[in-house]
Amino acid sequence: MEALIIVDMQRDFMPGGTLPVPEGDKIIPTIEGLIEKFKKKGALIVATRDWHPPNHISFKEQGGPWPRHCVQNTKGAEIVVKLPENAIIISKADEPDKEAYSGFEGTNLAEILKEKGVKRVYICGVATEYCVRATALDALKHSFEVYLIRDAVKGIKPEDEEKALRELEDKGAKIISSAEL
Ligand code: VGL
Ligand code: ZN
Repeated sequence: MEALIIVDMQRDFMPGGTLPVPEGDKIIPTIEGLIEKFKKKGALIVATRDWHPPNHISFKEQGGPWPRHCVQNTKGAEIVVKLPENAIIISKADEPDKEAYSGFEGTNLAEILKEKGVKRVYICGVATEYCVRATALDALKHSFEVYLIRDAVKGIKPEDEEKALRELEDKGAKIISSAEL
């Protein structure tokens, strides 16, 4: 069984949002194309979302590094790719004092994937060097085969993004293009 994991494709991470990933919106059509392909294959479609309370520790006003973003039940937290009805949505970093870049951290994602017999995960979304990186590293730790779809991720800073991709490759992730799928 395979799963497509779509990381944090939320309004606040898109241009015009409060923590924009440059050109984050450019990968929306690519990801929607992948969703169609994976749906046809009968694969599991998972979407993670940053789901912060208004007083989350990662926010500048609480002494954290980031502007306020992806606050629970606000427009900025909405997922911007069209998901199938049966997609599994994983909310993370939903407690005031806990940060979670990885979709596996503080969630039941690993259990869900194992229970469904998933062996291989394909990862896309934003931001490459933060939540995509952390999610892919945790997927490797949980012994999933990890494929990162290069043209379906976007980073905040190109040099940090490249570094993250090299690190993931070193640790065993395969970097592929959506055209290979
Ligand atoms: C993210 C910074 C803060 C991400 C989430 O989704 O990559 N980055 N929260
Ligand atoms: Zn966040």
